[in-house]
Amino acid sequence: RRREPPAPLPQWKGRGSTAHLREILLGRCFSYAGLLHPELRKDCLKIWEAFEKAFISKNPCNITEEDYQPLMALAAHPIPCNKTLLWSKTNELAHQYTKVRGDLLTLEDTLLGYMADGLMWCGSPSSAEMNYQSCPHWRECANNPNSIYWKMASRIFAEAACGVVHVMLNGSISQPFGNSSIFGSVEVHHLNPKRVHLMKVWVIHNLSAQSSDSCSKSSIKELKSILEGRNIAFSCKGDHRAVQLIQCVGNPEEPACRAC
Ligand code: C8R
Repeated sequence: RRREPPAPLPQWKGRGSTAHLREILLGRCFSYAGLLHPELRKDCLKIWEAFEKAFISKNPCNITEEDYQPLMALAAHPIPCNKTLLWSKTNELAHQYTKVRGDLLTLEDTLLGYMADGLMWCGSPSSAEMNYQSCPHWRECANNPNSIYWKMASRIFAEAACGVVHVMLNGSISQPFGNSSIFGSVEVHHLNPKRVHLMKVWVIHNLSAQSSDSCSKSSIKELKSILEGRNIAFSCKGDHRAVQLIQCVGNPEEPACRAC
């Protein structure tokens, strides 16, 4: 008897799972939990299994936070007060800042963010393999493995914050505070007002477009009113010198960098 050919994998619009996902994730876990933070004593093989179980053999448009619950519990670790740096549309600069300064931590400086940064993953109900061909783009379906992961990890990161929380926003776009971004729709609403008393907002500009008074933009005022409504004080700074110096390292000839 002839064997049935395997069912074809669905074609999604997003890029497929990252090649060697298992090796990369395991390697990052061993590197973070074994080398950088050996005190955490994490079982990376168990963490990988929980990660995989969350989405393998499942419909990649139907992932829930429950699927990731075991992984999030295994990977959890404490984050010190006053160290949280959130960001929106400033991914690269925020991470350059934490690397150079070391006084603040982004989600990528925790195990969950470190392991998954820049990767893609999804499965399919008809197969026990990962789909390396394509994965749902978030516009195709919001409840995909990647989006749910970042939403959930971001929520947990925000819930754990205490003391002063910083956020780096992009002042060179029309809505530096976007209420549909993860920062605007998840993190802001999950800071615990009993533990977080102040959010310090840094609005960063492209070097070529300094000086516009971004703290008074309506988008930032919306953030201010949401925070104050939640009993979290708000402060805002249009130009942060340390951040500008980092921008200037890459563009020393910019007029804004001449006087640095
Ligand atoms: N956070 C969210 N998304 C993250 C992420 C992270 O730490 N790390 C990565 N690589 N991503 P955006 P936002 C990916 O629109 O929506 C946390 C995900 O694919 O510029 O406001 C972090 O704590 C995700 O869809 O920002 C930060 O404070 C995009 O990048 C906010 O949430 C989101 O990029 C940032 O989320």
